[in-house]
Amino acid sequence: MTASTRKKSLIIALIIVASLLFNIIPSLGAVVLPSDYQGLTFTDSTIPIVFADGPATPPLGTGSLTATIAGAGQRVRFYEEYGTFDGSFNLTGGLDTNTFTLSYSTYTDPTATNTNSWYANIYLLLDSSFPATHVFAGPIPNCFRLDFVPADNPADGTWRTYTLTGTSPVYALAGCFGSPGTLTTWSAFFTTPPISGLVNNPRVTAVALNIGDSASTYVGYVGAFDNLEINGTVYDFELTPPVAIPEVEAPAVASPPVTGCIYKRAPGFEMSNQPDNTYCTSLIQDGAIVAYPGAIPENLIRAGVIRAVDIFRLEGGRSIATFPDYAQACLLGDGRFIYMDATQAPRQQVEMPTTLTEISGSTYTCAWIPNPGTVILINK
Ligand SMILES: [Ca+2]
Repeated sequence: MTASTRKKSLIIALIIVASLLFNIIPSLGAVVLPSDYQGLTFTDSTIPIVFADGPATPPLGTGSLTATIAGAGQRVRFYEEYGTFDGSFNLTGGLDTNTFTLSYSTYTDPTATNTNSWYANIYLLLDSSFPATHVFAGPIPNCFRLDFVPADNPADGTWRTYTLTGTSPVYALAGCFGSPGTLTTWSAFFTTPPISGLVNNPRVTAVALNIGDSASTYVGYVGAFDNLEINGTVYDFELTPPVAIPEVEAPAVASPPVTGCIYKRAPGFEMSNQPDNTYCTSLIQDGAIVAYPGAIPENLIRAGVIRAVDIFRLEGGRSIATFPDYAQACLLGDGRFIYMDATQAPRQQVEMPTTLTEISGSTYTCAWIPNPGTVILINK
């Protein structure tokens, strides 16, 4: 095998390892970002859609979707549709109401004067085959909207999760119109359906989530939304993308013995294949900040930093932001390895493919990095 084919093989092997790592990292489902709503459609929202880091510690990731309802008629609303209709309004797909699940988490800010929680409109067809004998004109007798309106979330700055169950009160709106509808429960609606002759494989066709409405009943609400689950699909609302596996060229060298990092030796940190003029300094050690508070992004701090080290290179007093070849950086502990490349401004957070290595009887998490920068080990 020539050096060139060996290098190519290593590159392919790393890509495979990276893709495997990417796939085996437990998936939390869809990450909803300001730039990617993951198929959710924001509609009828009369105030800006605002994603934020926090507030407090959201149930998933570090961010959430927020809302401040300052006046009557203000709302944030988004939905997902299920199934498709053919030309005769026969439904294909939709979600089985027998196995349908819905839950989400909300947060009400201590400054809020309104503690209403986010509510869901669940649209369904009682008869998914929709025979021609049924009139399809608004209001549509076959269409029902069941409004799931959870208990208020107290304004105490606490995230709470609300789950639709069989005994959850729902407001049934015949024809999918009108308000407030007939109060029943999710189970009772199907065991004693309002139009018994029309029930045939009832299916959910859409779910819409809301805070605020066309009236003034939500004025004073200040809070946030996260951790939406619909039928097993989890939506994590985030301001910024979570760290991702990078597309990097593989190291073309075998791992030499770990030699550490000269100058200020950082405890719990080892390095190899770096040029001579490489230096490092601890930023966070065993979870405690030891230098340059603020050097580590807030979202990583919240995720729980085990240790963080700044790696830099000096030549004749000049800072050099690149390495001639990949260097291996190893951090004491078992966690997710985040790398912030010094050649980028601002430095982006990238989760690296890692290997676990035993050094002096302790487990280190190692990754190959192309340039100096900041390496951070966070909790899994
Ligand atoms: Ca989140």
